[in-house]
Amino acid sequence: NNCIERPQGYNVSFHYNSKVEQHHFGKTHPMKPWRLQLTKQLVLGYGLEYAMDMYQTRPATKQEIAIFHDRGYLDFLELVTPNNVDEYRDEQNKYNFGIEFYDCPVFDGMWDYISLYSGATMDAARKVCSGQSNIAINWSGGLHHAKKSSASGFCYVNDIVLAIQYMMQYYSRILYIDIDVHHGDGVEQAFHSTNRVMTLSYHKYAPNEFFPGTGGLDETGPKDTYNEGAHHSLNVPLKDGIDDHEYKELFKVVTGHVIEAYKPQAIVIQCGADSLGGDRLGRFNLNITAHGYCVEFVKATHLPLLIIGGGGYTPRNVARTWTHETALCVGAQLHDDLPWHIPYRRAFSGERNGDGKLYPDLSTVSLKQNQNTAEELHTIVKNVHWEMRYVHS
Ligand code: V1P
Ligand code: CA
Ligand code: ZN
Repeated sequence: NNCIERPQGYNVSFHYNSKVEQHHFGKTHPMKPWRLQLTKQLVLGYGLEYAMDMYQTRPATKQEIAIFHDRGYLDFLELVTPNNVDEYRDEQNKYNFGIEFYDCPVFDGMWDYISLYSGATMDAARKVCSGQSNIAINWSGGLHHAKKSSASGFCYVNDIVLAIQYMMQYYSRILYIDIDVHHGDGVEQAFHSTNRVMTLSYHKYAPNEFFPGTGGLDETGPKDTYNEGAHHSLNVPLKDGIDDHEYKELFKVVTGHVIEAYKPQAIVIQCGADSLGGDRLGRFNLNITAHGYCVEFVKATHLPLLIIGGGGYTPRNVARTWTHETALCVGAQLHDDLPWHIPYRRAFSGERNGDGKLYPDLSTVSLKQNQNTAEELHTIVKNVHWEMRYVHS
């Protein structure tokens, strides 16, 4: 039996609409919305729904999405289909779209998908702001590359920006943390010129080699020191193969410094699971518990917390990680043996798929050498510390 503590007056909420998992980007596309079904099955299999407020969310309206995105871009997103896409040749180029084998394909039900994940993130944000939830979770969101008027890297609408913009009505300083293996460029760009949002992304960094190529250590906001956004973008650029110990230490020290200096009133964390070992697109060697450490760390600040998903391309491990992190939020410890009665148990069974365990060893499956030197990691810590001299709460 799981031991679930549910202290009075401490609420965790789970925001989801299962229609989102029915969508397909295309046969060969790595982004697989059905990983959300796998996640939900595990969460229910462990009985975590009894420890949270479960909300079935409504799709976001075009009006709501237009608080950040360009109207013309949204008209295109709403109207384009695989059947009429030829009529939108100019728009396709303008908005960074394609049909097959593209990062951002036009697929059937695309607008439905977009409004569902955005609606769930906004619902979660509203519950945090109203104080009804201390922690609100939406694993279907976290699409951090989308720009005001273009799609990028599997992301069409930036639900994170929408949520943070809503939260800015309630909090004067918000810290955004991004542990997806990719740079959170869309969120960084949207809040480039404000000191009311601090963005902090941890990612693999290799310009011209690894997507999206931005997020170097010197990318800290506008260089014009009179611009309020100066020093309010932070990046932790990493190389292949970082391990649990180094990542946890780095996360603790860097995030700790930032929270101490900036004193945010709320935190939003994007938990892209492509930073795990063995991810189809990722390059790190992290285990589920090291990824989860980041959630534990921000939870321990006791600040209002919005948790969203993101990337993650080995579906069974995405589901494991987000289930573990849901459990951390409610204070439950989960048994390493997966529950027997879950549908899709086969996805988690057999030696290749983690042997029916919740915490298989992922640190060795990718065979990536750790290319990060102690010196480089030290330079990152020193730089962030240095930047914090300019930051006041
Ligand atoms: O590398 C690229 C672009 C496409 N080339 C012209 C350069 N794209 C990446 C996009 C990764 C997006 C990650 C999204 C997220 O941060 C948030 C949800 O996780 C890419 C890759 C890759 N290996 O990096 N696209 C694809 N693979 C791809 C493969 C098959 C079909 C379609 C896209
Ligand atoms: Ca990141
Ligand atoms: Zn990613």
